[in-house]
Amino acid sequence: MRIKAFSVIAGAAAVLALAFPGDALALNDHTPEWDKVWMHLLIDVGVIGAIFLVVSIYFLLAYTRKSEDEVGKLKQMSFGNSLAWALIPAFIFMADDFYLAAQGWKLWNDQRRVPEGAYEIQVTGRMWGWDFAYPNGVISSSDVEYDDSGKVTGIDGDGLVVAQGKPVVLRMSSTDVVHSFFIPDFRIKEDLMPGRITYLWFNPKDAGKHVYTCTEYCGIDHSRMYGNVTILPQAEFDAWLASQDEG
Ligand SMILES: [Cu+2]
Repeated sequence: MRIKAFSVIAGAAAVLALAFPGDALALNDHTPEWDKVWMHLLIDVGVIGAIFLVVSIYFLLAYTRKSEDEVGKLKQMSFGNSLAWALIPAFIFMADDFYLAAQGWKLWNDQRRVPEGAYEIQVTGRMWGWDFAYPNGVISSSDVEYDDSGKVTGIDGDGLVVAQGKPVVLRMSSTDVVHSFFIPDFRIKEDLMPGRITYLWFNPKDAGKHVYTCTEYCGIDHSRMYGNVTILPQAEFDAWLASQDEG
């Protein structure tokens, strides 16, 4: 009975998600969409949490034994009543969760489709830095530098440099342990493992700098495994790539 009710709710949520698919997504402009789902989730958890808190406190006060020899009375409920008490709250609390799950699923599927003609860069994670190999054989790295006291003094290497306005696909692997490549500003993250190639893609719409970092604990210098994604206008990117080639 429960299972049947839940599949009805799941079906309703899926229909809702199809009926309100959100705005048509610009090319990998997923950031605001993820933020919307996240905000919705926080509100959801906050409201449900508050309701449960208030009800729990009420029950705690209302049903506390008033004297040592007080004996509780069990109220009998009709079958229809118990069914309604189980299903109606479940529907109220679960429907929004299924709707959110459907939204996340849809966004995720969208984000796993690499656009055709994306610029491919091979990423290698290693203890504790990154290498980015370009189609012409150039390898750009990033390693965080620090002094004897452990204070970070800078980043050696240019890290990930890309051209503005052209989707980039990262084909990623690791030489040693599991790492995870994360660009917080673009809301993208994926693990890197030895002997396996995983991928991520993003659309660098505007010129600028964004941080990337490792988000899988990979040893003593894990927290220093970060660098910059630098997005340059096409001409500047071409010049950068050519200068790397010469060096
Ligand atoms: Cu790492």
